[in-house]
Amino acid sequence: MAPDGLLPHSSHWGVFRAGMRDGKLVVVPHPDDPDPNGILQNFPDALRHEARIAKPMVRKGWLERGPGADQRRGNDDFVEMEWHQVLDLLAGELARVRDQHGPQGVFGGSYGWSSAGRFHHAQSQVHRFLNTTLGGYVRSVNSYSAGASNVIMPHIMGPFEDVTRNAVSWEQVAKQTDFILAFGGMALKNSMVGGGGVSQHSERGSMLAARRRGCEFVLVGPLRDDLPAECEAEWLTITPNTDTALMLGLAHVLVAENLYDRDFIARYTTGWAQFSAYLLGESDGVAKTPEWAAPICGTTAEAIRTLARRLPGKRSLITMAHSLQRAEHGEQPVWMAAVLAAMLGQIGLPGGGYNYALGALSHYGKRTNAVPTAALPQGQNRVKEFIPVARISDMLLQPGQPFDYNGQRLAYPEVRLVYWAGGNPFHHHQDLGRLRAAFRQVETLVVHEIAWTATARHADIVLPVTMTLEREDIGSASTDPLMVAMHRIAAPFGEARDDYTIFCALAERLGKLEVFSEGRNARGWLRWMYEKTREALATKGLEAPSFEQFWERGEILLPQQPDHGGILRDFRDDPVEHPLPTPSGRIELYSEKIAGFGYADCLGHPAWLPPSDLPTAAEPLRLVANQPATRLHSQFDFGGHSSAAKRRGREVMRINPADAAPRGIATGDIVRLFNARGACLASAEVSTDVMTGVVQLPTGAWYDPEDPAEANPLCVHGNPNVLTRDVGTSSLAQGSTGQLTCCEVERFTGNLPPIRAFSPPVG
Ligand SMILES: Nc1nc2c(c(=O)[nH]1)N[C@H]1C(S)=C(S)[C@@H](COP(=O)(O)OP(=O)(O)OC[C@H]3O[C@@H](n4cnc5c(=O)[nH]c(N)nc54)[C@H](O)[C@@H]3O)O[C@H]1N2
Ligand SMILES: Nc1nc2c(c(=O)[nH]1)N[C@H]1C(S)=C(S)[C@@H](COP(=O)(O)OP(=O)(O)OC[C@H]3O[C@@H](n4cnc5c(=O)[nH]c(N)nc54)[C@H](O)[C@@H]3O)O[C@H]1N2
Ligand SMILES: [Mo]
Repeated sequence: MAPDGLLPHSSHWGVFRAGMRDGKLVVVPHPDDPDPNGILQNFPDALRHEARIAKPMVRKGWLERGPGADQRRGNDDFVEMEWHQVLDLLAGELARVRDQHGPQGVFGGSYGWSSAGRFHHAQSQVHRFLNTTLGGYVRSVNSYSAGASNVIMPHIMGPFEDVTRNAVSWEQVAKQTDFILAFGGMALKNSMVGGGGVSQHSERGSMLAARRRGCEFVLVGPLRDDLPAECEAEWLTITPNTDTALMLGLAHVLVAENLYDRDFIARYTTGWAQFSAYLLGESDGVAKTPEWAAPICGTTAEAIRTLARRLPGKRSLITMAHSLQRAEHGEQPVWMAAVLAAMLGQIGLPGGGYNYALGALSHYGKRTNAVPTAALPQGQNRVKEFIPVARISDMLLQPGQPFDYNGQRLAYPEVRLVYWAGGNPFHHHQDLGRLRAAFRQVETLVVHEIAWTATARHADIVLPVTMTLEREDIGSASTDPLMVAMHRIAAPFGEARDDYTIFCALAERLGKLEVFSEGRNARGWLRWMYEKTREALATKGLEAPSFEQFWERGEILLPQQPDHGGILRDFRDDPVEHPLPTPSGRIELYSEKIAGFGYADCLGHPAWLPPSDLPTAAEPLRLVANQPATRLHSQFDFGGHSSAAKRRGREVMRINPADAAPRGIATGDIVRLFNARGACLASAEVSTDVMTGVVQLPTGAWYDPEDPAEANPLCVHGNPNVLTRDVGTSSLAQGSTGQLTCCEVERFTGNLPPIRAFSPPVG
């Protein structure tokens, strides 16, 4: 135990020690972390903030009228309840839906990041609960993070995790990469976060080491700070969502000037004939020259040519932020970057080729642990129906309607009850006016939350849960060597209970407690989970501390695999012995399988498909709605670190001087961002770090409707998802397209409405 009396704990944004001193929470980063994350400082004010939920609550309209569609969701009073009452009520409602509609009447996808502990991981809890008590639930597949790349990667290169997590490492970059072409950059704010926890933030140091060795960085994207200053990057601004056209222009130069690696293409890829026919315009009459690409991208043909000539003949690495594929036709840049990298012939070499998502989260570019961490077993889900995760509003608004997904024609299930624990759809989903309408259709919405998020405010049954600091857990990520004994730092807030305790109580009422809990309490599960790791350590002949020793020490260092290069290295070394797990065993520049799906919005090869969401006279600006620097998504938006970055309580939006001046906007002005879907307020920051034609408003400010009685009210706080579009990337993946949309911005001159998102609803 630490000499200062603070206890170890972990979060998605860093490992730390914490404790109460004079009634105030103190949080100190792990001493071995070279570059701790400021987000840790959201904890102190958050712990006892009034935004926390103190007691179980049930919406008045639901109590009075029972389950059913209700326009008052999100604009109704709540009634306090005792735990035993609310648990009886909810168990009864679950039994009703199960008996009348079967488990397929329940949507339990419950997408979201929850907290870092591996046992109290809310999604695992809710999934296990629904499987063991009801026999299953309608689930969601893929993620908001990587909706398009998750689906296309296996068709073209191999399993997502294999080609993204175990390929090029930061160690290789520091030592071997000569040239990094970073689409969307590798912002440190992003790689400072990783699911399950991160003990050492090493990305800044690795980029600096590469730069000191002479590695050159080129950033392609709308924001200068998508690469840290340490990289001394050249910044190429192109119109958002035109990267595919740029890459095609680069590829054309490589062919026209005979600069591409023919041997690599011949030995390791399939489909060059079809792809090059498209590139050269033989198949569609349009050669994808720099002159063709330049006006699409808003750059010059000269800039494209110069960049293309710098790529070959060195250890080049192409990286791509997740953001590029969180946009219409998001599959295309993911695929085209693979083709471009194949043409440069560096795939599979240390520090070279293509590492999609390197720098997007802390778990890319790291070694993998050599021993496992157990996860809570999920049980069997008997329900076959699912949705691609970002199709939630479509599902609720259009039950029974058909949709395309990855070569299948499916139908939206008919969901009655939605159960959410550990996620915030009013953070993560697009077109929040439409999401509100969708949630008003369901019969019952149940939410477990630590705080009064907009999702909780739209729920019928709201159950207060402990936050991570109020319980014990094990912190672990498969790409971080430190396993953390997360000690309990504080007593639960109000009447909050662990998700697990709540599910045990419900399982008991449904006659399934034994199956759900297997007779273990939380400590019992932690011992059970730890035992998997201890056994694996012992099998390897390594020191294998008992659970008590682990708990007392507060952490153990796990052994890791060598930095081996993964399946791409093996494939390069011997493509016959180690083919890629794609249909052809090679990198697919053309995919017969995808071509066979016959989609107009995702062809058999990567292609420039113009987006439908283009600026107009009424909505002339592109909005970049990216990840926030001061928090993880919407978590602890009311914490000190997040609040300190706001101005007059509003989220800060950045705009280039060239766009600000004609609108009379100055730094510090309150502005209104608006488009056909909605509007929100923000505080303007005029900055040359944003390219012209673009405004940037990060996600995560809590949805704060000025008048909740309106169908689609103004958000007075700055949640960009009131503006974004709720359409899938394409028929292939149906991923979220939340990163980009179009809007207009004007100075807001009215009376500034108060922020109410962090005050509990009246009831
Ligand atoms: N416009 C736009 N939208 C986006 C994106 C974008 O780029 N642009 N990015 C998308 C991406 S990549 C993602 S991953 C999503 C993230 O979306 P989410 O993962 O839904 O966002 P979080 O704010 O992390 O939500 C986690 C919620 O879980 C709660 N919570 C934490 N711990 C516990 C617990 O132990 N139990 C329970 N019951 N609850 C808990 C928190 O209070 C919080 O409300 O957002 C997506 N949305
Ligand atoms: N601090 C913090 N870190 C996080 C998160 C967080 O909420 N907070 N969320 C985590 C999660 S769940 C995920 S999935 C990752 C997300 O990782 P990403 O999706 O990669 O992160 P973003 O910040 O949304 O986007 C990165 C940058 O891409 C640029 N960009 C946007 N559109 C385009 C385009 O069309 N072309 C080009 N070239 N660039 C473009 C934007 O300038 C943006 O800043 O981040 C993780 N890290
Ligand atoms: Mo994500």
